[in-house]
Amino acid sequence: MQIGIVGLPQSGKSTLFQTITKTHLDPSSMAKVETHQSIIKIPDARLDKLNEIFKPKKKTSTTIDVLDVVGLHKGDSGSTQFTSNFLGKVKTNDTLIQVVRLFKNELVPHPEGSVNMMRDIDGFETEFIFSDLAIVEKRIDTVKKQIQKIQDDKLKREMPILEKCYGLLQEEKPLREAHLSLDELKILSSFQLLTVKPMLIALNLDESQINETGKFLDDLAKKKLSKHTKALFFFGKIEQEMSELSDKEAAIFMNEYGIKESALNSIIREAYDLLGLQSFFTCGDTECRAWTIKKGSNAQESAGEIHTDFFNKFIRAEVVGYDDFISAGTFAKAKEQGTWRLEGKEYIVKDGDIMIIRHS
Ligand SMILES: Nc1nc2c(ncn2[C@@H]2O[C@H](COP(=O)(O)OP(=O)(O)OP(=O)(O)O)[C@@H](O)[C@H]2O)c(=O)[nH]1
Ligand SMILES: [Mg+2]
Repeated sequence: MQIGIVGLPQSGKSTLFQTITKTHLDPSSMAKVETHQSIIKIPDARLDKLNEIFKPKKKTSTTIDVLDVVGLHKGDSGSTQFTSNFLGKVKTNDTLIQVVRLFKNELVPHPEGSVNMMRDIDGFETEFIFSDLAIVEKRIDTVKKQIQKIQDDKLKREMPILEKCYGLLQEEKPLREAHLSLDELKILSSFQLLTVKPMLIALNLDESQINETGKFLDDLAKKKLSKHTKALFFFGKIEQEMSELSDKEAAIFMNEYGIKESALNSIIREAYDLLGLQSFFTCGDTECRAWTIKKGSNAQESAGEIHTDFFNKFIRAEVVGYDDFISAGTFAKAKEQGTWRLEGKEYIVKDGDIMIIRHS
């Protein structure tokens, strides 16, 4: 999975990137027009606990790629330019985090001259809608011409989906708000449309604004965000300082400022939710590991995430829920308590299930 951090110049993208990846960009690399990329381990307290119990030889974490997408700058006309080069870099991400600046700092000029949350959110949306509109329009033209030449059922199926998207985009609606089916999304996937991508709006506050979150939430509520757009707050400057501390020190710091959850934890949780993802675990003496699957995946599909052979040769899965396992302590005890069970391939895996795959 790849998450791209986007946002207006000087909104705090690199600050957030450094916070969640626990990296340090030196000023010369920040000034370069290069996208920064880093891999982060997904924090999961449940996996930590399972590692404590099983004491495996190897510890493996699930990882995701994070990109600090640079390239948005002010053009000669004074407005921010969404060049095709920039949009191209945004396209490859599975989900986007848009950093929106709420902090006020005279020393760091806002590219639009003032802090205005709704203007910045809407501005991005409009640019992404225009970019998608151009792609969909071009594709409609191509498909129309091809259908005249050859009878192709696949192309004919594509047409009504493209027209539906075109209509929505013309009404300035991002496509993530449209209720597109999995089949429709599959057909659209090769075009890498921007407004299909789930969007996490990360509002960058100063610590002095900690009591103002309610006001910003009220403003956002007026916008009626769909279930594919979410917003969260983070405190750019202090969270970056905190990311350089030990976990223990950071916890004291967070407590002092009244910050309930670190930016890393809340972003991962919300991104998983937006993408409809969840985890299941495999545990043993050699390795405890979390696997990422789409919500609603069955046992056979989930086994395929570990290895294609497990999918093809799937027989059954031994399953116990995370909480049930923790209260039992061992597989044998869970069996005794009746929480351990055998499930067939159609079983819908739940978040936190611990599974052992039986295959031929
Ligand atoms: N006061 C305050 N300053 C912040 C905060 N977050 C970021 N800054 C400052 O704002 C400036 C820009 O932050 P960056 O993280 O570099 O922003 P950016 O979006 O990566 O900027 P560009 O890559 O140049 O577009 C830096 O000087 C930060 O120290 C914050 O929460 N409060
Ligand atoms: Mg930057």
